[in-house]
Amino acid sequence: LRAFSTASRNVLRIGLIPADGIGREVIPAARQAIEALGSAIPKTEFLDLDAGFEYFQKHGKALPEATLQKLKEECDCAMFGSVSSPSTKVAGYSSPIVALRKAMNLYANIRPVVSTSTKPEVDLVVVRENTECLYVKQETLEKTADGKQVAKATRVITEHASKKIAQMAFKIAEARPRKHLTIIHKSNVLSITDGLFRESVREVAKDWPGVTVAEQLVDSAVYKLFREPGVFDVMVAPNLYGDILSDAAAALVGSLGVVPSINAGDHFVIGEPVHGSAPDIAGQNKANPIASIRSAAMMLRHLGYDDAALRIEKAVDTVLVEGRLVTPDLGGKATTQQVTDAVLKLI
Ligand code: GGG
Repeated sequence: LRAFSTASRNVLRIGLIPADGIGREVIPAARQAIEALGSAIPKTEFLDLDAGFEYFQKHGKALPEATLQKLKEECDCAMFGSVSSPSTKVAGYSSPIVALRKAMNLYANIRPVVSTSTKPEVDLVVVRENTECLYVKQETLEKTADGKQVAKATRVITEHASKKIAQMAFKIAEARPRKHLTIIHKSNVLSITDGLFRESVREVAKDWPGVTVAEQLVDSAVYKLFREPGVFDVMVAPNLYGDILSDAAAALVGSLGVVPSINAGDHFVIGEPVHGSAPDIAGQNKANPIASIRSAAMMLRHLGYDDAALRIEKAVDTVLVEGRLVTPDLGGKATTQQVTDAVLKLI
């Protein structure tokens, strides 16, 4: 999985972009978990960076140039919290996380969904293409001759990006015990776009004879996910399907609040909880910090700090299995800080 390594560095510079809502509570939790590792990783320096819809409302930009520049020139890696993009068009606004993934060429969004304290047993990884599909955000609103509105969106699937994500997915699959990969598509309807995605992954599969390959239409994949989640090991999907599938899978492991991810490219990695900004609970010390803490562990593993990552992951798993201190999304009453403290004690 490791595409590059900073394991020989004396200092690890980590950009922190909490962005909106509960991102401001869970990113500090991730920072505390990293700090608790002490000498297991190099000395850390944290850079607080701006982005988000709230930042846009104050300053007119959702992803300031300074944030991008500092990420590129001063950081080894970063953590992103969550963003609250409005669901209607706001002039001048565009999602900062979508822009960030593109600007840093973080072409893979890797989302492991694993049950620790819940049934059924789930242990899968959604490998989501992270730069194209409908997320190219080319939408138009036109009018027909009789004045009716027509909304159009362009969906872009390239052989290049599909093969890049396939390589990443096979690399992940080969490192897992079951070595199994499912290509998610809808080629029976979208035979050109999803057809190209499927064909590109099939071609890459020839280089990975040790990995067994299955194919599944996205709708039946969701059905199967709920009926027989154990069937899946690694799922590789175009951007939008991957986003939806990973949220669906999160429902099987108790909460979106425990599902981490990394946005990975060949030269940079950003840890990011899969959950959104949850404005309904923001600022109340109720958010589950585990997805964010696990994302920090994933980020560190991607950089080569396997032992440090394992320490965080074991601590989180213990807290979840004990089940004494969990946040309301998992049916408990513990606060963000109480859960964080319980994890920190075990790191
Ligand atoms: N951490 C993931 C996250 O913020 N999810 C919400 C999301 O996907 N937002 C897209 C956006 O608001 O731009």
